Amino acid sequence: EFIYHNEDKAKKIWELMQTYQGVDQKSIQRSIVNHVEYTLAMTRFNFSDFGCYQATAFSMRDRLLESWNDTNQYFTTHNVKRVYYLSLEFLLGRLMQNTLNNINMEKNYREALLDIGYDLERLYDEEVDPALGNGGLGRLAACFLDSLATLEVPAWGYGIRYDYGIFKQVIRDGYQCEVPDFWLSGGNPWEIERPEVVYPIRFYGYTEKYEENGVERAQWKGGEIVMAKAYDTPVPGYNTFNCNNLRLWKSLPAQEFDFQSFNKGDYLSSVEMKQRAEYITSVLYPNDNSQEGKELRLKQQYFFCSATVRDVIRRFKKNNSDWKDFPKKAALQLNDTHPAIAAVEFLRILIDEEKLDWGEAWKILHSSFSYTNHTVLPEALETWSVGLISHLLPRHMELIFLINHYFMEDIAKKYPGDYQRMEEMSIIAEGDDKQVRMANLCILCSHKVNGVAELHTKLIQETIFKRFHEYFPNKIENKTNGVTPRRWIHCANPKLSDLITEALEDSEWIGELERIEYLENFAEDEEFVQKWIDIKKQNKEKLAAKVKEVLGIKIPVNALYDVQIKRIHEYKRQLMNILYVIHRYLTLKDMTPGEREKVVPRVVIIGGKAAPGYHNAKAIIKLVNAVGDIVNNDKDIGDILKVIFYPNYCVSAAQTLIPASELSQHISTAGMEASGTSNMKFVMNGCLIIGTMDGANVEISEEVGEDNMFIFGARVHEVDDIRHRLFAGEHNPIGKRLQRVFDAILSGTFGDVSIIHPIIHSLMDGKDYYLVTEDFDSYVKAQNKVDDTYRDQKKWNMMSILGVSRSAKFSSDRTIEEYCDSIWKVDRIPIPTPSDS
Ligand code: T68
Repeated sequence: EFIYHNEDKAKKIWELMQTYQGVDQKSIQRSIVNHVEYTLAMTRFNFSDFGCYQATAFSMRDRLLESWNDTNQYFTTHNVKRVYYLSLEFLLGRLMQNTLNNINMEKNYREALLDIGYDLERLYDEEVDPALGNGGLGRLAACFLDSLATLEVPAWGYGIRYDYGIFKQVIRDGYQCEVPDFWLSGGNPWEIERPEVVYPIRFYGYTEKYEENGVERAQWKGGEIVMAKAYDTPVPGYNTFNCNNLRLWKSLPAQEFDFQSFNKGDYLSSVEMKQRAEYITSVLYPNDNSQEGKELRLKQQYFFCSATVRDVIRRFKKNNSDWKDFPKKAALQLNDTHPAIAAVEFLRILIDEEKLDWGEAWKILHSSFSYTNHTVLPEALETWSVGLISHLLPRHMELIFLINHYFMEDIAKKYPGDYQRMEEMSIIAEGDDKQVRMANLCILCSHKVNGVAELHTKLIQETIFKRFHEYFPNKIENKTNGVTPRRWIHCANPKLSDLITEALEDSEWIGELERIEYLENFAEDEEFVQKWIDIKKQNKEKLAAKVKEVLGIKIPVNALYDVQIKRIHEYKRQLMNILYVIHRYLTLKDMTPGEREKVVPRVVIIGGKAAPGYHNAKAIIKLVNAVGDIVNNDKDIGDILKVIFYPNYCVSAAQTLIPASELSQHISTAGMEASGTSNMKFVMNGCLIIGTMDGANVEISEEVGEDNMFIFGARVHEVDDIRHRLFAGEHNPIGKRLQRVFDAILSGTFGDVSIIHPIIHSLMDGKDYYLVTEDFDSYVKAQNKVDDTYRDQKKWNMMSILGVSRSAKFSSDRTIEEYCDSIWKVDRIPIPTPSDS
């Protein structure tokens, strides 16, 4: 039954329900054409594909707004507990195809558009790829939004509406160049601007102490004020009427005009000051897995956290009056430490504004916040200097000192005299330039902390957070990452999706991936396997056409497609991949044409962005391009080996690359990749993995079976010793094969790649932090096994099908269910659909 406040109103609303947008062909066409005329002000007799894309998106947004409003209304009236996912990054990818599939209208729209002369698939390509994230962490947030909505969990994402997303990567002369991504230039039909949802955000200033009823209180005053304005994007779930929200904040100047400066004749500098406000949300920091300690970054963090916390509190207060109920109504999840300052802002509001006492406020904070750790890399663990925080957020710095003070008292009580332990656990790292350790702050403020894969969680419990794990033995737990099968199977690989649906005899698996297990029965069914092969081939053809279009290089379809796509980072070891490619090339050159013909042909594709300031990562990109230039134009080699650097890797590129891949590389040094999530996407698309026992690879191997993967390399417990040996100069001599590869690079076989020479020299000196030389031999062996297995296509395809049928664990639906049960304590709440009443 459709519930409204009173019967009378309900009746009227029911009548008005007739105004819900129709989903028949005529209604869809009418709404598209109306948007062409009235929203875009274009003539309805002639509009471009882009115009049609925009109008179609607007017509979809109208439909989304109905369920979005009904959902919010229902959750508000029922005063339900909500999850708030705080993230500085949401790497959404394109929205049109995913939305149409989730609301089950793709067919209707396709037919309606075709009837007026437009091809839906072409419209998909008109959409910009909104890329407000760097990599895995931002994409995980996007997958979580999809699962939260699908599972009918009342949840909002909160983030920043950057004007510039991650830069576009252009390759010039083999080097990466960064081009700004002003993604909003064509407008954004998916969002709703909320001019009425604005909050003033303070920076700098000072704290004033005063006494009230015998209690000493503090207030933050002065400084500068910037406004935060909300922009909402509806997040529909798959096969449900529920529609959640993603709220992103944009910064604006506080008042329209500073008359004082104007009167003093300082008009221009007053405008300049205003522009500084807008600057806060202008650009996403392009580093993944490393911190850039800039003041502007801290400003972004606080700006977004303050607006979010205020918004959450306002929503709570609408329906509740007792602060003790807050944890029953809100769960705030911190996506890494980037939004850590939200916890301190919450505490500040409870104590300074709501006048709660410390004990109460702390309890409420601690029961509603939780934190996810995504890395153990020291360069990525955030710290901020005490000086900077004191300057920008003076009251917050005082509160952090207080939190730390009480905590250190507890530690001293439990471990009297153990100063070493106190130093390790302190939020403040002492020294000439005192630092605030954001992870320590997050752990203290949270009731739960989680790692993102079994191995990673074990590592944080035993290494970086060891002391905290001893002190809070039930706090740190695992939540293995997942990815949404809607985008990563159903949308990215529609033919595979249809085949699975045909085999399972219905499409329920898209919303309940456990059902895919049944596919195992078809692993040796000839007719099914043939269809499986055909689909992979078609996906490869599509990718080959794309490579031809983008790079002008023709790649053969009968070759093994071997893909490594992820941010370029030394720990991910793209260098080891390309060194192996060079070895393969040199080996081919040694062969007679007759021998060469017997080699399994390969297309090696590497793609990914390097952080603009990461010199070594950029050197690796240059090397890949240089190798490609030589190999791809070598007449002896022809189609037996192709090396492609795929430029500007992004979510939409992944949706073409992953379904076409047969082998994918997840070859990080053991212990360094927290989880990885593309590994899961590749498995779901029938691609085999060559990889190390790192991150989620370990759990993938448990699910699909180690003999259905190509596992190699040092294990995590061996890494420290090996590294120690290498750096002590006790390294094994570089093997002959690898030496020959180094010689080729250094002697100019691939042209001027002097940018990589220092890295090669340090590898030869044993300065091999990432164990590239150490793991090389076992990597070559694994690669040989890949070739042997590929020759046996029957076996290969069976492994491929088994992988897909055993991939259910890696659905983000499973991940989200675990967060709901053990961290957030929230329920699924399906809202009634209009047809229920
Ligand atoms: C990734 N982290 C992990 N960080 O590297 C990956 N860092 O193993 C894991 O699967 C994924 O998170 C999801 O858990 C990142 O992507 C960043 O992008 C990042 C951004 C800013 C600062 C630091």
